[in-house]
Amino acid sequence: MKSIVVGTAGHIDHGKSALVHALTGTDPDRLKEEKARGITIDLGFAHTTIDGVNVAFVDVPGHERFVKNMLAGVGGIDLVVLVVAADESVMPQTREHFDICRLLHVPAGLVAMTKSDLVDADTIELVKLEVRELTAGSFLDGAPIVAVSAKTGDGLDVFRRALVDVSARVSGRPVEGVTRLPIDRVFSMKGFGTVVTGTLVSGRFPADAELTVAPGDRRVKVRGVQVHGTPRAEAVAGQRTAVNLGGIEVEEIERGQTLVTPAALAETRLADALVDVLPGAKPLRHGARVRFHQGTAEILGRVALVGPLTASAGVPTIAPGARRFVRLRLERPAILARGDRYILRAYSPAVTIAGGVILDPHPPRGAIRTEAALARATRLAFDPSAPDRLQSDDRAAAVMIEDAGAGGFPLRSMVSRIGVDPRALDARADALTRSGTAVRAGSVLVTPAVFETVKRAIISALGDHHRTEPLSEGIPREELRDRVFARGHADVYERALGDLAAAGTIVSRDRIALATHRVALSPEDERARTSIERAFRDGGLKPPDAATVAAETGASSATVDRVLKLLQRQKVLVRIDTMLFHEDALKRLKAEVAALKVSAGAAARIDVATFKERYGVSRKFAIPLLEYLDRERVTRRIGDSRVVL
Ligand SMILES: Nc1nc2c(ncn2[C@@H]2O[C@H](COP(=O)(O)OP(=O)(O)OP(=O)(O)O)[C@@H](O)[C@H]2O)c(=O)[nH]1
Ligand SMILES: [Mg+2]
Repeated sequence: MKSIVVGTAGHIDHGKSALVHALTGTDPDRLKEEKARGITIDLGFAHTTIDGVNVAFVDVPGHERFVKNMLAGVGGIDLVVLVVAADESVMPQTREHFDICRLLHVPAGLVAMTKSDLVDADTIELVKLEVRELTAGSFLDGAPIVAVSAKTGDGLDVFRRALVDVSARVSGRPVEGVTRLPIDRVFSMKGFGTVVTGTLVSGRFPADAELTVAPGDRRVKVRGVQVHGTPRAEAVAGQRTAVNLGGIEVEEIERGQTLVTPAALAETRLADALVDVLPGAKPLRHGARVRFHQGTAEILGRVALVGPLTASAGVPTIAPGARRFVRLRLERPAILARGDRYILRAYSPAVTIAGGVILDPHPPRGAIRTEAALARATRLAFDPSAPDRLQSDDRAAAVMIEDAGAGGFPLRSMVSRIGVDPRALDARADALTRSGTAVRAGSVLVTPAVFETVKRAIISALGDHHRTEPLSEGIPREELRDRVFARGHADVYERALGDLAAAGTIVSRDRIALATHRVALSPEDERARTSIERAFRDGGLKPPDAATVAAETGASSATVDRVLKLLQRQKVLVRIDTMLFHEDALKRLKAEVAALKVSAGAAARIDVATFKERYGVSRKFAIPLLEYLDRERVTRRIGDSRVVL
């Protein structure tokens, strides 16, 4: 069964609640004070079925002091019933509520001309004209205007049919994507505990889901879900939903928070946005303190204009009726995603002045009063001529990937910053890669230009290194990273190394080197190398020390040092304690000791004294060599002696 959420809108006392009551049989005014005063103060809810369509009403207050409550209700509606009383026609909150619906891009609606029993036919026609004038050029242009009376019941059937007609043109909300349920009511129910209600604006969740109450990141367990008063196994986007929550008290939740998929949307106090200032509003000053309304939340914040300062003196402003890019700085965190619509009201007096759409809920901090910032914002904007969001979103992704530079744009942040379904992240990253917008490296995206720069930096650092240290086989992996890419993302570095190795440009083992690199020795080094190696080979198990080698070969101590390091890297010499041994001598030693086993069998043993005697070495060499044999698992020490293994 199709379900739609319908909001009322209109001036105080124009008969919104009476109409909802007449259509559903439920009085949406539930508070004692509302009954006593005969006005709606907070949101009211009622539902019914009309021609097989599940209709959930969100009834809003018309009083100008309660517009903030009205705003908490209209965020999730699929269509609006603009209520205009035939005896009063268009009034201030008719206009304000209508402006809000337009700014929020409520997709569809119709007009109920209530209290038709109080006026004659001429008046009805006159009011229709005034309504047409108000709605001309808007989403309600040409929408049905139905005269009704909640008192006599006249026109209600026509109205029901019109409502079903309009609802057929409403496309549902995205059931894929992050679960978002802006909370509009919190209460405790006997035998159940904490219950929150709201319109599920995107995603779906089962009756035993784990969700987060955000901002605040409080994990909660769903214990049960009701849609229209009936328990369900699952809640789906577009439904008025009541959720029984475990592990949280009523006092810990408030209207304005959102039930969301855990870890999907990070809190934010900064957002780049497009704003439309209402034609009837005062100019919106740069730096003005405003009331930011999104979902069911109201948060104080300030508006800053994006773009270079104009020559004119005084504080820059946005003229009534104008559209500009702004950065919103919020005083408390919000849960926002790209594409979210919002409303701005003046701090005082609290009147609706503007509204718009979030372009980037996590912009990088930095100067915004520049040409570059304006160009950036322009690229983030939605293209109204594009058939869907995809093109605009891809262009925005390109901007954000550029912003991120070598640090990389985490795939995960595409959920809030682009509005991508968490399950579609890989596919979207692939698409951005195929179109040449990005290179994917592990968990992040970078621009192809950044990626090329990283590869070039690696090649150039290796080239420099090979030139200045021709005897070195290359640079250790982490050292190279520190040198060329300290502030970049490790995944980008690894992908660059991987690509360069696959292309045969570099070889990466313990150390990274250009594939063309050969350890090059000068003739002098070559001579030193030959004689030094010979000195160690001849020394066998009684090798010389560095000073002796220097003296014997006549090479400078710097050369000896360089060559000794090289020989160790090449594993020609092996360091044991402070001494260096020729690899051949050690190999032979291991073979000879192991051979004792063959001649002496299980009784094969060796101790320090026999070792010294057998190899003609002093204790200074014997002890480290025997310990070396233990480490190499040729022997095992037992007391003062060693068994050959
Ligand atoms: N004669 C007549 N009176 C009506 C009709 N609809 C509503 N009323 C009366 O108008 C008054 C206001 O109606 P409500 O439905 O409370 O108006 P509302 O728009 O919900 O008011 P707020 O929620 O406070 O903005 C009540 O006294 C209703 O009985 C109607 O069709 N005919
Ligand atoms: Mg009411």
